[in-house]
Amino acid sequence: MKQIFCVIAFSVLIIGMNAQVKAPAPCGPVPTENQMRWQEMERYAFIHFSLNTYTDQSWGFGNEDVKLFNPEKSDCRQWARICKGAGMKGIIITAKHHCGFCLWPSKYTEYSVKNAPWKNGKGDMVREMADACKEYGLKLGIYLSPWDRNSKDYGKPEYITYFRNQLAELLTDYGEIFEVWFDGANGGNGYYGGANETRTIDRTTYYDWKNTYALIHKLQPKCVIWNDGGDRGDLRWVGTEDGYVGETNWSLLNATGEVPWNMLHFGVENGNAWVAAEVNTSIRPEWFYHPGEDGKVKTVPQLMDLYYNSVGRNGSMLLNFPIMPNGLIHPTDEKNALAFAKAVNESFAVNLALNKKVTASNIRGKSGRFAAAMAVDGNKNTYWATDDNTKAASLTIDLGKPTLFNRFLTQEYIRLGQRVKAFTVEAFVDGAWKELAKGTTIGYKRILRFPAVKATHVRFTIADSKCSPAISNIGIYNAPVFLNAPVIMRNQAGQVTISTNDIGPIFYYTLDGSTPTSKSNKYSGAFSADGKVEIKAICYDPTSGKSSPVSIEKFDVSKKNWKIVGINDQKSDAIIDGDPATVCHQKGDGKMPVDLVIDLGNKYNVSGIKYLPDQNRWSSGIITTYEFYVSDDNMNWKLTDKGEFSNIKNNPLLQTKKFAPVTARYIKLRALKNTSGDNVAGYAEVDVITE
Ligand code: FUL
Repeated sequence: MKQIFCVIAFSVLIIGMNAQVKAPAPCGPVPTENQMRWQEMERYAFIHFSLNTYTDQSWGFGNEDVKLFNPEKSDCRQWARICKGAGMKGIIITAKHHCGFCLWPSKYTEYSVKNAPWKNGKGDMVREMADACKEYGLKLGIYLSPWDRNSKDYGKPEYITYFRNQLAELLTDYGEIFEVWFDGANGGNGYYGGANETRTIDRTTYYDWKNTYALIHKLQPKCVIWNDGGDRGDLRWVGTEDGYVGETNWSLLNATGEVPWNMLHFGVENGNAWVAAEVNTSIRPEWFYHPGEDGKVKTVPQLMDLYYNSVGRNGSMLLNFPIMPNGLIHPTDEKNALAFAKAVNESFAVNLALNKKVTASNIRGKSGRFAAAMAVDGNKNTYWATDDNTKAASLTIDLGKPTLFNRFLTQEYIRLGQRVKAFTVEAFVDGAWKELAKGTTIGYKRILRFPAVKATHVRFTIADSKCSPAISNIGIYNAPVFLNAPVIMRNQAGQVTISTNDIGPIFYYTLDGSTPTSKSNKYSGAFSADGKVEIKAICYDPTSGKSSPVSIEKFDVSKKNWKIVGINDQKSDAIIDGDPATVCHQKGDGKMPVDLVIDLGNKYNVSGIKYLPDQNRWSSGIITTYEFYVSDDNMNWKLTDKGEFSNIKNNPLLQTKKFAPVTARYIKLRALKNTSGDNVAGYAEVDVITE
């Protein structure tokens, strides 16, 4: 009897003690409920569809004919089905891109689906998207470009009323909206109701975002705001469209002031506002559909890298699907996106740490509510916490038996703010601790990759923290490993090399368009394949029998006899050496334009030009406006093409411009403007397309 009393009394004491143990105080800014809901979505999709789809452009000028818009098979249910299958939790549709064309029949403009042949002007793509999202259990988001190259009022105060009217239509008529997206590309030349001029605005003041935000909060209280163009919203751009955020990634920024690139990319440790990172990228190089990119769809290993570099680094993953002119997502995009979701599911199917025995160097209140076990209980609302003064601590997981794994996942209880600054992961192998990986920030989710190891115990050590740590989840996984498709390069002499960063695989390739297998040509070093040729290659791992996705490169005429004319600098070879990593910069005589002249050595029927800008983010010389000339004698030049390399600043991709064939022995690429407003033109590669 006495014994029973003692047990009860002791238990009451322990429960009492735990009840008294207060939760740690929040550490700096914390996410709002809207930001929490958004963060837990993890993956969602972008849909890019507009008149650009019909003109093969990245940015429309604003004068494209609405009659072009006629997607005869358009089916938002196909998009929703694919996105759902790809593990996406929502879809953000480009209701209006920079060209000003509206995918819904806005009352405020004629430049919309209501004047397009599609469904005899009775269609509403935003409505169909909203319905399809509802059917598939997805949330709907809206991309409304602040820059409108069609509107006659753009740049004037009247445009702000127009913009808000359109926003109100979209936020009133289509049900709940989870995110609005305001792109940062703002002002420049455009059609502007026929004015055909350049209009510049001050993006910090022109849009009066404060009042626009108030409108959004009123109409859609649960909506998060992404804004790259002015006042800070709920989410931030990560400074690149390549699909990765910094390994160190604080979900904090300062509420006012300049946001330079490094802050976008890494966040600000002591920032005074919660502005989490959204990693946006496209499943193809460009945002809109271009048939020339059908062979460039991101593969499963590339999409997995993207996942680890976004969701795995405390960001969200916003993956774009371009719609084809017929109104559908391309089958390759569908296939790769679905296979990607399968790979994510397989990778994280079995949490080897779930409910395993754990010990920790420090536990807030010694045990109970904040015990180490809370980090492996599979419940996102419980967490392991330490005493207030403990900013470094470790937790050891007993896996019970030697277990093979290659991934470590951890999550902070971010409702109390983002706290951890540095941590390591070790495994107990052959009687000793071995470091597997280290990280800096954690935040909502952090996943570390390392070569597979077999161990009985795993030790997670937080080396430094802003405040005492609060860890809500730890996962240990053995994920399937995928081989990356190899890189195929050809130098000026026509020598082809095939390479990869993966260790161990061998390569097979074909030159006849057929799909390579382990029975095709085996690569044993650089080989010659000059002139027009299509090369396909795979990596193959003889141990596992696994192969990578296929890489495809199409090369045009031989460059053996090409010469850069007029640049007396050895580095000029970089322009035609086939290596994207080497660059040549040319300075104009005090100002633009800057001309690059290439002697092709022979006459060709030239029907296009390719320009790859310097791939270094910090460089100058990224050309935005160009003219292209041809000549037979390097004296008499004919203007063949001119235009802009749209979106090249945020997305410095290979630019391809096509035109009616012309004969040329000499070509001249004239740079009229660059992204940094100086007189430098930089070239990683310049190439031609011939008939
Ligand atoms: C960019 C835009 O300029 C692109 O066209 C695209 O819409 C992308 C998502 O944002 O900055």
